[in-house]
Amino acid sequence: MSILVSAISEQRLWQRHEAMAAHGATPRGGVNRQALSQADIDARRTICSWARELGLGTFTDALGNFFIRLEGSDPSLPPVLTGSHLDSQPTGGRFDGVYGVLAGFEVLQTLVESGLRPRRSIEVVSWMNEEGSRFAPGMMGSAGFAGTRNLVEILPVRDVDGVSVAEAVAEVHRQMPEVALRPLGYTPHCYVEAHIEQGPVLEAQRQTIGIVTGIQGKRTFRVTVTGEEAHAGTTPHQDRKDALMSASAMLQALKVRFLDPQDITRFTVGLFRIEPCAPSVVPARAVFSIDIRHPLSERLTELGDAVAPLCHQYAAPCAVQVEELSTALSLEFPESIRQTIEQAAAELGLGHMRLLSAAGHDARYLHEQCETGMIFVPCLKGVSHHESESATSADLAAGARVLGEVLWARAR
Ligand code: HGY
Ligand code: MN
Ligand code: MN
Repeated sequence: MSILVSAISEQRLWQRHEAMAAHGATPRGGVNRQALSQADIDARRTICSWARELGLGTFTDALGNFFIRLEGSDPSLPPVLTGSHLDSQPTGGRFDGVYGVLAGFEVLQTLVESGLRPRRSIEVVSWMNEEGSRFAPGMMGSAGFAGTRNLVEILPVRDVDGVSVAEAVAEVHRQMPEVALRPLGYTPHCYVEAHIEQGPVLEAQRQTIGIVTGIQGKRTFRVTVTGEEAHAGTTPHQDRKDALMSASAMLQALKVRFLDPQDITRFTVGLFRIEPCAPSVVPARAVFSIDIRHPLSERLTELGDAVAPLCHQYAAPCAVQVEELSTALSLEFPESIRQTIEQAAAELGLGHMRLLSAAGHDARYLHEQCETGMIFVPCLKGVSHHESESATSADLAAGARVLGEVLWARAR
């Protein structure tokens, strides 16, 4: 057991969550901190000020990923990497993502204050656009870092106001010139991410630490239905090309197709826009998202492959374009890192269990590059992507202690 255990400060970690929650705070106690928004920049600035006080280095890259670095005694070695994301959903909570960044930062501060110098450098990262709500798809920063997606397909993506990722990243760099620009990507020695579970299992099982066995697969699509504006009063139905009606026929068919009596298939349409969105005009365009998840890869493949044919089948008399934005099959983290996490939890006397992550995480892309694992802590009633998301300071600190043990074990 290293001295990390006692030095990790529950109170300081909680206060830091309070400070972060001020950036993009919503009236109902949640956060709306969109990727690369001013709230995201302000959150980075706050962390930068904490990092400077500790003499830690800060870095960014062409995608606006943000790194804080504790130099090791042998800086030539690939660093140990930890972190998560600072961006949130529009009605997000105060823990999703930010906990992994702050837990990692708390470990760095503890190491600095205790004078412990790891052999390997340890870096804490905030991945750009994990959530995928401003720019689709999500996890752009980690996928770009891992080389799974490239800059040419990420930088031109625009948000609903027409601002591109490239322009938004340039603005972050402009506002934070003191953060050194580094080439995109490197191969870490390992990656460990702490996150709230975003599900009810740990709480129901009264366990403090989740040793994450893997992440279920997810495929996302954007469907664009194109019809024609027409007058609501004078246009007979037989002459209409109503994008909304065709889109709703597709949704109905998809709902039936993805119905799963065991409730394992997760099918969500979270975004739905129509144009021109005027009460007396037949809708000319409908754009909607599809997020489909399943723990079995072959099942996910079959479900995802059904999307385009079904949309085309119900498109008439409109046209339809189905774009697959991301496809990621189920993955299993290596037993080596699971055991290190399990051993740390056991040595700290913390109740722990293994569980699959039903939520997606940046760790998915690091898993393709290096030994990768995740540590979960409970959240109240498993609620997340909701402003009432909550966790206890004791559980957050417990997770940070386990994270500290694992990072130290890999870095020393
Ligand atoms: O959607 C997810 O699973 C993640 O929380 N962004
Ligand atoms: Mn998250
Ligand atoms: Mn999330």
